[in-house]
Amino acid sequence: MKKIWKLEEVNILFQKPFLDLMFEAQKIHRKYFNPNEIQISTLLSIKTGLCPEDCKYCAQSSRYKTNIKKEKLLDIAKVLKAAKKAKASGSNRFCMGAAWKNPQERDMPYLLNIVKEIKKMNMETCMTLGSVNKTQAIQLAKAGLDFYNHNLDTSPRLYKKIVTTRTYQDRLQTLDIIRDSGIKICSGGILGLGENNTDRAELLMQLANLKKIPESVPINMLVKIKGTPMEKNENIDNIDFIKTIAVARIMMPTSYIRLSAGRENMSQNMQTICFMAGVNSIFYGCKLLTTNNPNQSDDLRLFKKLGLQTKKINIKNAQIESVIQK
Ligand code: SAM
Ligand code: DTB
Ligand code: SF4
Repeated sequence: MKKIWKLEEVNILFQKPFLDLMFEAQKIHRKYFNPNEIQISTLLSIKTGLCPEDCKYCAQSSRYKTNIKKEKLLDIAKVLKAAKKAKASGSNRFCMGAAWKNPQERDMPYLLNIVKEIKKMNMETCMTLGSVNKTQAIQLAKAGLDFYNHNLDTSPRLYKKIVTTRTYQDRLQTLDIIRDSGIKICSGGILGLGENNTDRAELLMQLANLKKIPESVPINMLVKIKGTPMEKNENIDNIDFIKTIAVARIMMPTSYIRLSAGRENMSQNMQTICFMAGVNSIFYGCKLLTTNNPNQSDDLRLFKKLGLQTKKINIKNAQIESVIQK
């Protein structure tokens, strides 16, 4: 029977002494994964800016005057070229993001075509397109989409203050539709939105209590974007950030936990402690959607120093090759 987490239990984890929490997270990490292996994905924005949603952290919302280059839907040739480049650089999952509330019917042939073409390259595919309806999810699943990214971002309480153009329930409903279509779920959140540990506990509880735990859980550190209402947010304390990762690892033992946005502003030592707390996935490549990510060569040097190997995928069915059980 799947465990249902109660808030008191999660709060107890957050209140543990740091080193005890880290030890517990590491034991669990080693039980389900090879701790010296890291999964890497590359991101591309396929439609940038002019988003009708009002997420207060985002560079791409049309509500805020930010310094981004807006782009219509990218040509399919450009998308495939970027996927090829990502594959050549060692990445085996290509994640594509569009600044939409939801895809329109007219966009579907383009999206399905991209998925099919990237699958032919023997890469895993992930898309984040806003909310999707059942028909769209089934179409994407049939085209071979492996993952759909749709974040819950924070606790239900705080969410209302961060986004007003959709509800938490809308997000949960899309996750349900994705799950039923057979596409794997990538869902996580952002730290640094002004949340407290109870908000963090509630976010993790929402994720871990989904009918099936997300296969991939991105934890973003807020990238403060000039022009957004969050540009002057207070930094989240590093120890609080690491603790949240450790609690996520304990609550979602078989999920890939991705250290997502924000690595540009983290030292390599900080990133290493995040790996120790249970991170086993990152975005690889010098750009996220609109903001910078560390250079590939810096990441490769860090992997070498730490003896981290990048994860390979099984080419035949593009499934994750193995979750090495110990
Ligand atoms: N528009 C789609 C949506 O919101 O579902 C997909 C793209 S959206 C940019 C993907 C995720 O990136 C967001 O849910 C949020 O968690 C994260 N994100 C966006 N802007 C960020 C920022 N400035 N700092 C950290 N994470 C951010
Ligand atoms: C996720 O959780 N983080 C990625 C991905 N999913 C789509 C996006 C991070 C965006 C960071 C801000 C930017 O580059 O615009
Ligand atoms: Fe639009 Fe996604 Fe940015 Fe929100 S996070 S404004 S939905 S692109």
